[in-house]
Order: sequence, then C-alpha cells, then structure tokens
Amino acid sequence: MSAVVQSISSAAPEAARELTDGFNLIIDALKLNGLDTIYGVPGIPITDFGRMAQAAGIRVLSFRHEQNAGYAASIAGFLTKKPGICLTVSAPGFLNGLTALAHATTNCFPMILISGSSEREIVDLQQGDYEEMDQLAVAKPLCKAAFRVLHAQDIGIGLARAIRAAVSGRPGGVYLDLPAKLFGQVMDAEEGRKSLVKVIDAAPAQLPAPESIQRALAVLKGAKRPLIILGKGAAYAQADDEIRQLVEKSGIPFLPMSMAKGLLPDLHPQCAGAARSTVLKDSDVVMLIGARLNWLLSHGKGKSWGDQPKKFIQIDIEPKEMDSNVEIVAPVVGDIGSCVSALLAGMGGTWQAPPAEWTQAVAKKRDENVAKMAPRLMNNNVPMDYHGALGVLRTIIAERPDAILINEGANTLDLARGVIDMHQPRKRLDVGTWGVMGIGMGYAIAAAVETGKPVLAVEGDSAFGFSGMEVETICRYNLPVCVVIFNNNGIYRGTDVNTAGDDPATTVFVRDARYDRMMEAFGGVGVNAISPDELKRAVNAAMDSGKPTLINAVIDPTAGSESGRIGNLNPQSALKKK
Ligand code: OXT
Ligand code: ADP
Ligand code: MG
Repeated sequence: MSAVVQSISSAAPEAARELTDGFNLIIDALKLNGLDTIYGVPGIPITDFGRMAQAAGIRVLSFRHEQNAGYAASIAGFLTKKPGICLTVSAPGFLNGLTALAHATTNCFPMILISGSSEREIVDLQQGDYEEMDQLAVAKPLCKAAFRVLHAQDIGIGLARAIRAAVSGRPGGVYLDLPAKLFGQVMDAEEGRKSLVKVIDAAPAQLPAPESIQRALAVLKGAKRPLIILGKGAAYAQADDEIRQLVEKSGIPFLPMSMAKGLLPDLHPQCAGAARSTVLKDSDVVMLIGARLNWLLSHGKGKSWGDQPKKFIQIDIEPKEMDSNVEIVAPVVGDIGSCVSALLAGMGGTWQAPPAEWTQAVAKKRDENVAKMAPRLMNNNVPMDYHGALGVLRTIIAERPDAILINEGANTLDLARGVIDMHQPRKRLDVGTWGVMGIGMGYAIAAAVETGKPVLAVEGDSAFGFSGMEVETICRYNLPVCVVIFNNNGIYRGTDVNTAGDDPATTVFVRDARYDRMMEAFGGVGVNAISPDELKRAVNAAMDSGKPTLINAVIDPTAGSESGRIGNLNPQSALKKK
C-alpha cells in the first residue's frame, strides 16, 4: 500500500516530504506479513481503518457481533497457521471479542485481537472517556501476550511481536491495543517504511532432543498394547504425511480426538475411534501427539483408563504440558513435524508391529460397534431421530470429503462426532477444549473464506442461537455455507415442563420454530426438512449450488439426553425433590 503523500508547502524550506500515518502503517505492516484478511465489526475508532484496509486490498469481513468475528479469526488461525486477525472497537466491542481471544488461547490457535481503545491520559485518570476501559489490563490474564502501541514508529515492531507471540511455541491469542490517537499520527513515509518489520521464520522448528526420541522409542518397543492418540495440535501442525507414515510404520491403533478426525481417515484399518473405551482401558503404552490429558481424556486416570498400568509418551511443543496430570515417562518436546520425523528416522528400516492379539481385539471391538450403529443410521423415521438425520449427513460427507464440517450442540455434537466419518485432515471444526456454544457461524464463515471449500454446519438449535444473526453475513458475502439445524425445540430435549408456574421450562424454546425463514429473510435458501430423505435432498442441493442455505431439520424433541454424552459432569443436588 502506498503511503499517504502530502506536500508540506508551508514555511518548510526543504522539499515537499512524503508522509504516512498510523492507519497506513498498520495496513502496510499487515500486508508485509501476509495478513490479508480481517474479521471484525466497525465503529469508533476503527471505521476508517476498515475502509482503508479494504481499499488497500485486505479482505475485511464485517460481522454482526464481535464474538463471531473473533471465533472466525481463531479458526482461521487453526486452518492457516497464520494468526487470524479480529478487529474490534473499544470497551464493549473489545469485550465481545475477548471471549474468542480466550478461546483461541485455550485451544492453542494463533489469533490477534486488534482493538481500538480510548485515550491513555483519560483512561488512566478515569475521567470518563468515550468507551473508557483499561483494555490492556483486562486482556492480559486471558491471552498469551498483550501489547499496546503508542507511537506510529512502533507499529511495525508491535505487530511483529504480536505475530511471533501468536504462532511461535504453543500457539495462542494475542491482544494488540491501538489507542484512537495512534491511527492519525503522522510521520515521515520513508522512516515509516523502515520501521516496518517482516517477521522471519515466525514459528521456528523446535527439534526434539535426540535422547528424548531414543527414550520414547524404547518405551514403544516394550509395549504389548500400544495406542497413539492424535489431538488437534497434530492437525494444526500440518505434518500430515509424517504422521501417517509413523502410524502406518508402527502398526499401532490410533484414536483421533474430535478435531483430529480425518488426519488419517476414520475408515483407516488402524483407526480405533469406534473402540474408544476399549483402547483407553486396555492399552499399556499411550503416545499422545498434540493432545492434552485434560477433561476430554479424563486427565489420564480413573475409570475410563481401566486398571492396566499405563506409560505415557507425549509429543508437545510446550514443555510445561508434561506431567500436568500424570507422569509422562517419555516427554518429547518439540514441534510435531520435527518430532515425528525424528521418531521415524529412529525406527529404522523395520519395526516390529504390535502383537496381533492386541490389534485384532481392537479391530473386533471397533467392527462390533460399527455394526451395532449401522442399522440405526438407515432409518427414515418421521419425526427424525439423531441417527436417521446423521446417517444422511455421513453419506454426504463421504461423497464430498473435502467439504468442511462445523459442529456444535450437545446431542447434535456428540452423536455427529461418532457417526460422521472424516476423510481428510482439518475438515472437522467444533466446540474444542471449552465445549463452547457459539462458534458455529463464525467458524463457517472463516472456513469458507480461508479454504474456498463448501461448508456444512451441523448445529443444535440452542447452539445456533448463539451466532444465528450471522446468517445475514453469510448471505451478504454469498458464501457456500449450508447450515443444518437439528431442531428438537430446546437444549438437550424439547420436552421439559415447568411445574411451578406459567413460564416455560429453562431448557425449552418456542415449539416448532422455523429457523429456515431466517435465511430466507436475507435472500438465502430456507428448507424445512421433516424426514431423512428430505434432508438429504436439501443438503445435496445446497452443496451443489453453493448458495447460502439453512435447513430446519425437525428432530424428535424426546430424542436427546441431558448434556449429550457428558451428563456425568452435571452436579446433582442432594436436596432436589424427585
Ligand atoms: O467405545 P465405546 O463403546 O464407549 O463407544 C464410543 C465409541 O467407541 C463409539 N463410536 C462409534 N461407534 C460406531 N461407529 C462409529 N463410527 C463410532 N465412533 C465412535 O461411540 C461411543 C462414543 O464415542 P465418543 O463420542 O468418541 O466417546 P465419548 O465417551 O463420548 O468421549 C468422551 C469425550 C469427553 C471425549 C466426548 O464426549 C467429547 O468430546 N465431548 C465433548 C462434549 C462437549 O464439549 N459438549 C458441549 C458442551 S455441553 C453443554 O455445556 C452445553 N451448553 C452450555 C453452554 C455452553 N457449552 N457454552 C456456552 C457459551 N454457554 C452454555 C449448552 C447451552 S450444550 C448446550 C446446547 C445444547 O442444545 P442444542 O440444541 O444445541 O443441542 P441438542 O443437545 O442437540 O439439543
Ligand atoms: P485435543 O483437544 O484435540 O486433545 P489439545 O488442544 O488438548 O488437543 O492439545 C493440543 C496440543 O498440541 C497442545 O498441548 C499444544 O501445545 C500442542 N501443539 C500445538 N501445535 C503444535 C505443534 N506444531 N507441535 C507440537 N505441539 C503442538
Ligand atoms: Mg436442541
């Protein structure tokens, strides 16, 4: 972007100087670093910045709420390994975006939240500026790093620090505070150009120590019932070929975490996704690749892990992750690409496959579970149950393996995760580490924008409500997004009754709502589908046409269970009346 040219014709004796300003320097710095897409909501003090960025060739996507823009930026980071950029106005806009920044940090996605802010002098004396807030202080505990730029000449270095902090080591969310005054600050254009920084090797390879590789291989060699768990860090690393080689050369069954599904296809003969309980309980050595032993893996201990003593090998870029829940006998610290390559090299030409007794037992359990589920997926019941509806979507994804699946809800999430096989890496995007509702439309928009692939968003009716207004955004940018709402009239089920008064129960919504009409209101296609056959026709038509579509899939309100598959996490009142 060429800098603003101004002539200083006044009394200056020297020749006219070329000038630039904060607006242009931020744009130049973003472009210099290949950051060409911004997700945000305009307003004071960033409205003109958005316009100017768009005029300069940056894609600026305007949302209806900053949280959705933030979720879009976070998943853009996951998909591209470049920090996703979210742009918000001060205080309330900033706070709306902050949830997504914290989400990015929790999920280890690189993201930068750039927010305009009020004037330091007034904020610090608490004199009541427009949208006054000490945003830097608020952001700090919720992200990986937070910086404020006060001088135009520091914009280049400020953005460089933000980029490096977001993508190096364990990726995460970074806050960049830009006070309103900064945008208009003027400086010499040549000095400005020199102040910009192109970040070189933003996420340097981190090689594992050779002895950590030898230790890990020795533990693996001694295993009788080994298991590999692939997490979303492995998907993020984009070391797909190396990971596939490692899994196949080792012959070890692998269990993909939700967003690692498809890293190797779910139908791969070594996939143990459909034998989850068995492999967790009965394995003796578990190698974690880009997966944390957090609640999603029952912290590596307790009933789900059975009585068999376990040895854990863990590959992660974050040294502090080791021993966070249980002892890690073989920590391998480094980036996944380098670690997996080093393991492969250390395995040499031949590698003894795990005992057939183990791999056959896993395959048997998997095949039994798959066979048990198969007939349920074929039903054409009206009203639909989850399995009937999901059976249809499973076939559609099998036929369109490069489509991106977004998934949130409780039953809608947990059942879709098991039913819908994934065939390619980074095609399943969901609620992640926090199990957060509201990622749906932001993720769908960013997935379409960043990849150009068709997107299928499978949403519980409650989950959709958190970001539903963004269907207007989907229509406005004419994105190839098909939203399917599993409408069971409520959270978990649509049948709860309040016996104490006239208000509806806390978990139910307006009955038989027609979400499809929301999409029609903005010029998209809306369909009400009451049978699996109708659902199939509507989704295929949407995926063929690429037109923004919303399908209201009518699901039996009695079909779901409380909290899906994590009902055990609900505390129970001992005093509750039966
Ligand atoms: O091995 P076994 O025999 O055990 O069998 C397992 C697999 O082997 C097998 N399986 C298969 N069988 C056959 N074939 C295939 N292909 C196959 N694949 C697997 O199936 C079983 C189960 O496998 P799974 O799923 O892998 O294993 P399991 O045991 O479930 O795994 C454990 C977990 C913990 C890893 C897993 O359950 C998991 O990943 N869970 C994530 C759960 C989660 O994050 N949930 C979302 C949060 S719930 C709640 O908080 C909600 N809220 C509150 C709220 C939130 N979250 N956020 C915000 C901002 N505000 C509020 C709300 C409001 S949910 C919610 C809305 C819900 O209502 P909706 O209307 O949206 O949705 P509906 O419920 O549909 O109405
Ligand atoms: P899941 O929810 O799928 O189990 P988690 O989010 O818990 O996955 O874990 C992801 C892990 O991957 C984090 O501990 C993070 O530090 C790690 N990670 C992310 N990127 C890389 C990378 N390039 N190399 C190594 N580890 C990584
Ligand atoms: Mg529901």
